[in-house]
Amino acid sequence: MKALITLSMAMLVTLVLAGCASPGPTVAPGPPASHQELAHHYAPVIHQGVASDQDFITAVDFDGDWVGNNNWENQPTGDLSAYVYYSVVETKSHWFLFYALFHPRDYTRDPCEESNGCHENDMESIQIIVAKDDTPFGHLQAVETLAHSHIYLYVADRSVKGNFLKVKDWVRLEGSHPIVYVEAYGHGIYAHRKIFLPHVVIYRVGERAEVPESFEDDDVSYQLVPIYETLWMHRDEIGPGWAFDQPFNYRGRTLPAAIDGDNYGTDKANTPWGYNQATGNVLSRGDWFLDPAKALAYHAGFSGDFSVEYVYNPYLTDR
Ligand SMILES: [Ca+2]
Ligand SMILES: [Ca+2]
Ligand SMILES: [Ca+2]
Ligand SMILES: [Ca+2]
Repeated sequence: MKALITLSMAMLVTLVLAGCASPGPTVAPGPPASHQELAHHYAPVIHQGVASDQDFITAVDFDGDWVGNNNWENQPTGDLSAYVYYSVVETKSHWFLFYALFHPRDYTRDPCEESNGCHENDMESIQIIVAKDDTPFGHLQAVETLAHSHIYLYVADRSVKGNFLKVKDWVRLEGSHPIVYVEAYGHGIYAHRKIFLPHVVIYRVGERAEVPESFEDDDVSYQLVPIYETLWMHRDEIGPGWAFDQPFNYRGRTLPAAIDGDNYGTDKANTPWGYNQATGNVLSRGDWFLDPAKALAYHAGFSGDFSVEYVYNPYLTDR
């Protein structure tokens, strides 16, 4: 018994140590990596809670069209291969890597007819903040995750403090990849360790878009898809029967805040540029994705160089 307890303590210490971000091996200086390489390098390892295949991550056009309000109906027959949407925006000092996870249904353990908690389409997201330095991939500073009405802030570097958001925890890493935990049913995302019941599927970035082989498949490859070439290109398709809905004004432009949906509620799933969480009295709907430097300067405190001058951000300039 005593040996067992000692062993458990040793395992606990190992787990705790593994959970802390630590400075990796020294990286040789070199020119900056491409945006695609950066997105791949930091692409999250996704621990997905699973109660049914409605918790598998997939593409918004998993049913072969860009119609939003048939996605609930098409969930049982659509292609549930794993895709994750990403974008990279760059200031003089930082890269902002945004990842969005899509599920055709947000549902509940109880039947939707009784729970009043279901809706068609679901998009929850992650923002990863990387400081540029003289190495190709810079260094990870913080991770933010969206879960329903909240954005959570996790740090990988002691120079980052809380501001409008409090620091929730340290970032956990698998190699260069932050680990995130996505709950079953509602699909809120967290970066602190969560135990999920009844099952967990683990997704990692790869060259192929795979469908989990079981509800406990711990090695599923997902493919990255650029937001700019997919979701963003459909942003003017607004209204019932189209891709998106809920138009709003963002600095003089009309953008859709939601994916069009009609089951158990109307247009309940936000677009990456449609979130209105953690805006306080400084930010507005959309800033988290469209003006991430402004959003992060408000959410967190960065000691050291933090520029809000963009080198690359087509989302702010596209008409
Ligand atoms: Ca569809
Ligand atoms: Ca529908
Ligand atoms: Ca959700
Ligand atoms: Ca609608």
